[in-house]
Amino acid sequence: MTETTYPPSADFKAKAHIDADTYASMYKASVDDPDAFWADHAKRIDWIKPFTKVKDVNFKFGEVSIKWFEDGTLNVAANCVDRHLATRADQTAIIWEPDDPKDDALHITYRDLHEQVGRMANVLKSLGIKRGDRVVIYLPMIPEAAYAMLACARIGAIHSIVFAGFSPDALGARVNGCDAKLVITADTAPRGGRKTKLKDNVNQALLHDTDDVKCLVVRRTGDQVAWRRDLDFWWHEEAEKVSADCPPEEMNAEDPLFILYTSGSTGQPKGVVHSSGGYLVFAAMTQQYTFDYHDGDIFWCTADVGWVTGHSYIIYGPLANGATTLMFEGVPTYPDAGRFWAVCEKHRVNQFYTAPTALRALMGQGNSFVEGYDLSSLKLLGTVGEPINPEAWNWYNDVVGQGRCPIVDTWWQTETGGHLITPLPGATATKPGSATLPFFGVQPVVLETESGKEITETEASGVLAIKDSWPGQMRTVWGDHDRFQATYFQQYKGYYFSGDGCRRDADGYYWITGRVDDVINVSGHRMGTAEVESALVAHAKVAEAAVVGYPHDIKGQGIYAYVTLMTGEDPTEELRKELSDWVRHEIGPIAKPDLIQWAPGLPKTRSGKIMRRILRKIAENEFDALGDTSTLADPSVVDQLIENRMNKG
Ligand code: 6R9
Repeated sequence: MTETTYPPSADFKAKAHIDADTYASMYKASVDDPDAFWADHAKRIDWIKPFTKVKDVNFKFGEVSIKWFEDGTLNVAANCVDRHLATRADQTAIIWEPDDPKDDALHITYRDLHEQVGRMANVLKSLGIKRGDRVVIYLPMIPEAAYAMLACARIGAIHSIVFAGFSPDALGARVNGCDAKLVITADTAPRGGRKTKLKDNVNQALLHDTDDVKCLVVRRTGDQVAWRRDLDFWWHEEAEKVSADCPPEEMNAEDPLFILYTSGSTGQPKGVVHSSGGYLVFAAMTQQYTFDYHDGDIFWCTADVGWVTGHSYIIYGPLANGATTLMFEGVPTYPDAGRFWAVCEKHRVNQFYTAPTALRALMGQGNSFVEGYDLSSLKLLGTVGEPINPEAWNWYNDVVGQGRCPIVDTWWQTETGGHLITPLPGATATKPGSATLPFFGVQPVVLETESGKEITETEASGVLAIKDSWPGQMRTVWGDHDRFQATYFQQYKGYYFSGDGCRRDADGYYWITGRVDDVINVSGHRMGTAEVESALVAHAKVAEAAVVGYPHDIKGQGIYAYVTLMTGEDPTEELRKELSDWVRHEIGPIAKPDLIQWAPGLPKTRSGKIMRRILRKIAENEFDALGDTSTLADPSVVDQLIENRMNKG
């Protein structure tokens, strides 16, 4: 089989920050002497007090501890805003493109941003928020989301963004999970021409044990909202009462910058904690090198700030670099499937970064939605969130990039803070479907799945782990360091375990094959099977549930739920719909099962463990590949499930 590779063009290479030789020598330096390498590259941000110690890391299970630049001090907001005032006060920091293309876009300069962040910071203070306090941000993609994040950073408060698509219950759990004192939200949020009642959701979320939590409300639409007297405040009213001048707090490099909840294989989502210094260095450096960002470029990452991609590549990375970053309130298919390309044309976007699921959905709508637009400003394309199938890669390359733009397929995670395996566009020949090679300082290894032995041959296949720390690595799980160690450092001793499987080819390129744990990747968003199961069994008519992923044309993976009903309950179509809506209500639309199959019994081992391997195969219609079923307590349940599957039961 011949493999197509796409080397950087001579033209791109000539202008790029990093070419192949520079990559090789810098990569070598970064792993030979990480202290010297990172001491040098950490200079890209402004330190109030310079660090004297670079790295202090222990990956040993039981003693895991990760520190970078630990005695240095800085302020992240000052790095993302203030320090650019001298040279680029009038440059646009954020281009905001609204949901409705008929509404005006905004161009927010660094000077504007400085003023708004200062005001928001003073409003937070006036509401009693102090250094170290947690603030939950539950906002749509509006500029106030950026102000809120940077205002927290300015006063040393820790933000925890909850994606605006999450339900009141999911929001409440996250507010509780970090004892937040304040929620920042909006009245209602337009998206794709529809509106979400965010403030109503907050009211529901805060009804119970969090009923003293304050709420700062941005007026986005002017829709009527229910007010909680003495606890709710309008942003536009509070902003008028304070000055725009708020001196940045001097923070330690290791002080948490934010918490971001993400799904794992067991239990409820965990609060991933990121640092101030190391995170910012890594987000900024990857933004510049992976996307080959140059001064004056217009950078667009289509993610939502509710996900880590939005944190690192809409806000912190680009703004630390003094970039112009585009923030889009809408969806790719509104008013039609040409919206992304209309926005690229309108704002002359230079680097465009999106998810494979969006590309697959748009590809299905036909090329006519792309072809009418002038995409000549595009220099580079990127993807993130899940493995990209070669068809989508080729479409992106040929139709969107018109064969001119390198594609960077960036592998990373909420936990990693920034890109770990990715092409550098002026250096790396790409292969459709491969995330290619490690970023500076990152040492990936492939381990044998069972034994955990490191495979030293170049060609390898197994689980993906990382040998040593990088500055953007998460530091702990909020309030639960044991869970942090157990999740990432217990199974494969001495390594950070990613939860992904992978293959390394003869050229040393990495091909991520997907999660090896019980995490499903739905449209690039992580969903724990345990979360969906616990939502299902919380329904009065459900006795037991097991959830697995299965291949889905657009979403990558869909959610397949096997449900055992309480005795006497009828497995009707209405109940199927009721259960789907129930999960949607409990967690949010992204968790809604795509398929629910009635399961009179679930395949279990004699010790009572559900054999998901078998359920996955049945969901994939691979009845011949079930493997050994002899260890099941009752092998006949499998035949019954297959029969139901074939009858679409
Ligand atoms: C940034 C982000 C992380 C999981 C990760 C992996 C999958 C992300 C990928 C990719 C193949 C890529 N993933 N990027 N798989 N190729 N380029 O997505 O973070 O939401 O935490 O998801 O996403 O399975 O483990 P997060």
